[in-house]
Amino acid sequence: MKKNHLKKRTGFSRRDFVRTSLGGFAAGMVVLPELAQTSPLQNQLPNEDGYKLWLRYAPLSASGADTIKRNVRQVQVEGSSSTAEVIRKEMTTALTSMLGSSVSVVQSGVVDGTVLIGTPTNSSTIRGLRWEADLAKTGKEGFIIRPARVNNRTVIAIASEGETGALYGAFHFLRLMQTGQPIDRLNVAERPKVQMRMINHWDNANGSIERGYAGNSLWQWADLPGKFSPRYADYARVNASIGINGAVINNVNADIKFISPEYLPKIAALATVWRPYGVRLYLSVNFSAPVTAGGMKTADPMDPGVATWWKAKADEIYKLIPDFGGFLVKANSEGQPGPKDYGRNHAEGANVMADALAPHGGTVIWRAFIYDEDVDADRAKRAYIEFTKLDGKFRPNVLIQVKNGAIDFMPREPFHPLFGAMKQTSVMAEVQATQEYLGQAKHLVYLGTMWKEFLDADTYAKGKGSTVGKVLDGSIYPYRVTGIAAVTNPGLNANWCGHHFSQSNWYAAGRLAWNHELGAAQIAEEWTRMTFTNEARTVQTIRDLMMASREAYVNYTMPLGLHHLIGGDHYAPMPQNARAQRTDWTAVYYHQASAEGIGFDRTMRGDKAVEQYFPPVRDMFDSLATCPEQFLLWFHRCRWDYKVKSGKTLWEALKEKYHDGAKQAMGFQTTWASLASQIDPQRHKEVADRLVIQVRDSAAWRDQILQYFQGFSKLPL
Ligand code: BDP
Repeated sequence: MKKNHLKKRTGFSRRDFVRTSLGGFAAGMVVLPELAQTSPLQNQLPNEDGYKLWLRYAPLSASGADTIKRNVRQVQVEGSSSTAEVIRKEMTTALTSMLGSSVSVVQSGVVDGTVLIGTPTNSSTIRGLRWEADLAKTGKEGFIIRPARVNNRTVIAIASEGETGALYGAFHFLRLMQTGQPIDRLNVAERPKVQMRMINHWDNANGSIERGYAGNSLWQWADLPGKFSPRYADYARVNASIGINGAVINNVNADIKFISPEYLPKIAALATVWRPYGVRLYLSVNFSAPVTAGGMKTADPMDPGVATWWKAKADEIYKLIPDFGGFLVKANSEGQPGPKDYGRNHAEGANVMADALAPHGGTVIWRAFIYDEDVDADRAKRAYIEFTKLDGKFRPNVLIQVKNGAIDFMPREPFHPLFGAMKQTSVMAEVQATQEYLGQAKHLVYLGTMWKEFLDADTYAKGKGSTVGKVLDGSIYPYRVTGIAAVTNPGLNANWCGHHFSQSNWYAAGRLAWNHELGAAQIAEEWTRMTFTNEARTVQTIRDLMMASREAYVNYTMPLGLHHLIGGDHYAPMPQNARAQRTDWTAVYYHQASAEGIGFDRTMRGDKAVEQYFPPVRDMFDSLATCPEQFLLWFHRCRWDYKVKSGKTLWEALKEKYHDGAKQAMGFQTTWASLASQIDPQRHKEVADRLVIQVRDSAAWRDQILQYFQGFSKLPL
């Protein structure tokens, strides 16, 4: 009876539930629907559309609110700048919402339980604390939160050398409250690990977004500069809450419109809204702009006229946007123009722009996503070959922006060998929060785990412990500028990101850019608490689901080091894809499946791509005995009957991965169903609807890929 009842509701049987739950990861945590306690809250939670992201400031439980109220009586935000205003507003909104009664925000008159926020410059009280030495260590964007005595009263001081730091401190304090952590006896000192913590939008002037899955662009060009969408300030707030301090607003495949006299005032208006939140605005520029926008005969970077043109353009921009961040450039990549069109190299190309921006304090972010076929037959090797030759040739205000993997934003790639290889040129990382190759806005895939795998990978550039994270934060080589950028996912969708869980990738990108040493589970848990609930069992269940989600995605799409098994939409399986504009855009170029085996031989016996890594890493990848199995077919070509570590044949192991992945997706659906009483009906349903797609499409991946490869292996399915 029970079995049937279950089957009717969910489409699979009770046995499936047990088998398809989150496996080892969440053992004991998955709540079967029929066991889920009917909460008195059921159906009482008001619907939410997700617009507020993780800044919902849900009312705290009565006891939680009482505890906080014992320590927080009033808020005093020092200073009169627009940033101080923003802090005042955020604190008022947040505390009122969380505590259920308004908390007075005062200008003066410290009492016990005052939260005092300011800088030594805007507050004599903060100066009076004599924290200069400690504040110098945390810097203008870092902060200290500690109890202090002021006029014989006990206060909580949130102090920074800079106003943006004070804002970040305020958000940190609010996060502690939102996530149910104690706020008495705090001793917090935070400093961001990298300087440029950026978001890259791939937005076009016509409102579309390249690889955007959540509606059209946030920027309303027809309305600007006169009319402002409320989203502009909310967007900046949200970024500030996770420490993002820069945003490139337009696509790397750059339209010259964005640097036109018509658009610059619109862009300047946007920058004005963001300024109080500490978010600097950057633009993607097209290398041939001197020709296409300036009417010049050439864009040759060594041409003095071209240098003058870029200088004049920079001057024009800085007149309108005095704190403009700089240019992001995709050059000689996928058909974009670049210095090589004029027989020049990437350093010469970047430097002409760097020289134009330098007097204003601007930066050039030059992308390493280049893969010219004449450099090497293997796309994975090309950027390393070109850029390592140019190390030291770039101006100090140039950063090379390198994607996490050597090919593209695949579900799993080994880290790009350029991390650790550039000793005299600043390298920043580019990860992708918009899930282009990871289920787009249809699949629940939390990327915190993937980025941690990347950031914690050891390059061995200076011996053991030279992790990618350490390279990025400048502790391996003393980079002058450091940064991490995420190609991001918001659009005009009500919940910004399309999938409610895709919001977590925006969140994780900011948190990891702030501190790459944070754990993926911690970030998932923080996000869950702020986005959904503080109810312990639910938090645990959602966190574990998120933690398992990326591996599940890899399992049902491209396990064991496979990659690029897609067609042009970058969503559906298309392993047979053999025809595209370029061979390195096909699937067969990468998997090379044949009757005897599968995989790309990048070992020392193959095309020697492993040689681009430092010796212990090179050797680890090179040897079948030590190569992590998750990268097996990335580096090795194996026979179908090759024995993997478990003793199974490669064919059996491959089948197992695909089946496990699709089962995991079913498990996510079951788990989510069990949370119906804990999540508001609207968001619960919207996620559930997408999980239906995920379950269906993961099964399609499994079946199509296995069937296709079976055509080569001829082994039983
Ligand atoms: C690829 C995307 C393409 C981007 C390109 C890039 O499919 O839309 O323009 O990366 O990063 O993965 O430049």
